[in-house]
Amino acid sequence: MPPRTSLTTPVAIIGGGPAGLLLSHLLHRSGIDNTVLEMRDRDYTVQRVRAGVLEHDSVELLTEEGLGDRLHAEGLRHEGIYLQFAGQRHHIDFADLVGRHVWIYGQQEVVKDLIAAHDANNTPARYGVSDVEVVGIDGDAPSVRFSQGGEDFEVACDFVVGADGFHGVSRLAIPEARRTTFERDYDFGWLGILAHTPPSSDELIYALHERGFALLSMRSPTVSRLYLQVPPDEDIADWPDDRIWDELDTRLGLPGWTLERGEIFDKGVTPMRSFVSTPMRDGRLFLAGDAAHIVPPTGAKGLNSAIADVALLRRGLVEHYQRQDDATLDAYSETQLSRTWQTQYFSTWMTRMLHTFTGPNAEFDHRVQLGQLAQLVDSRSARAHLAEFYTGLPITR
Ligand code: RFL
Ligand code: PHB
Repeated sequence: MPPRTSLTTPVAIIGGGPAGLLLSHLLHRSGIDNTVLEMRDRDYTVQRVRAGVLEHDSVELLTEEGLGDRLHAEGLRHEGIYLQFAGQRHHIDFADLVGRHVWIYGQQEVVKDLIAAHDANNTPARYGVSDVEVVGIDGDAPSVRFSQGGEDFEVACDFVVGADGFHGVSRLAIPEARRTTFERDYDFGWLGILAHTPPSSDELIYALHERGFALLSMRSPTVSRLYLQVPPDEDIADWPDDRIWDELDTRLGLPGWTLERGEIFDKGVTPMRSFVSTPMRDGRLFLAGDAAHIVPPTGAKGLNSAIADVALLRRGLVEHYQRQDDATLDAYSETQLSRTWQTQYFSTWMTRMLHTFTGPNAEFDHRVQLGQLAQLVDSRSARAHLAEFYTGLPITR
């Protein structure tokens, strides 16, 4: 076997999704060199349709770090959301309740902006890597082995950051005896579409209906994003476009309001999962984003949690390199796990409140949900609770 080509970098980042690319950008701006290793090609990473909601502090951070130009020009600032149940739509006014907002700006757009910043800084990720292996996280000299273009490499580093998502390899580099995972499955998934049609509502509509949850979201003034609760193993082939629109009409419809239809140009079914892997640090390896935690999308928290992780990690790494102070790095796992469980709470709460469940208690539970929602829209403090979480926990940076 030919020898591996040796490389060095202070921080090796596995995964070029939003978490990995943002951390790399933040470190670069703080004068810390790093290398991002991404298994997919660059086009694939910008084509993945995912999150759409950015929290207040996520937008502030991206803006501070020179990533806000297109976000402010093309993103849609929303002051609240609608909750719909029992044939009525109620506005939850975040601006009034907590003085904060959210922005609608697709994760794909965030990734495009990050890639453009990397190009401008001449710090592109290494795309198309394979056989990534994390070595030596217990000692002072960890490294990451990988292959690219038929050549084998080993990059020596001070720290490895696993930002390689739920299906990544870095979490598994923590020995099983030192790792605990907590998981919750759901007996439903979301069927999501993108359609060329102006959003039929000024803000997102989260609807509880006897036939299941529905969500009206958007990407731009001309592109709508809509979701339906479906069984987790639903075959998208069973959902021709007319069936999707009819079902959305049933679940979202109200007298005097029309859901505008349009050409569906993307559709798919996503299963739901809640997952936390602890700890988020083992020796010289730190986990960030979906590599460490997954939430069901009802609370719109996944991308924002990834942003919060890397913001704190940047601070910890800057303090390490500039002041030889490891207090933030040492507290990283505990700090972010506390934040993660709060986010898990909110996402579970939203999911249980807004989806229909099957089984012997289904009828009873549906009425409990209606009671919960009625109390929520009637009580300012209950609405403020939702608004506080939805617009986002503080991001420490
Ligand atoms: P990602 O985006 O999965 O990126 C991980 C990257 O690592 C690469 N990778 C590897 N690279 C090298 N070697 C390996 N062995 C590797 N294994 C994997 C992958 O190719 C990929 O490029 O994780 P990251 O960066 O932590 O970002 C997390 C977010 O993507 C995720 O939390 C959100 O998309 C979740 N989410 C939402 N989050 C929100 O904050 N607001 C929302 O409105 C929202 N809506 C959603 C969502 C996720 C959804 N799906 C599809 C799961 C809606 C949906 C439908
Ligand atoms: C989206 O626009 O994709 C979206 C919005 C809100 C959610 C989840 C997804 O809770």
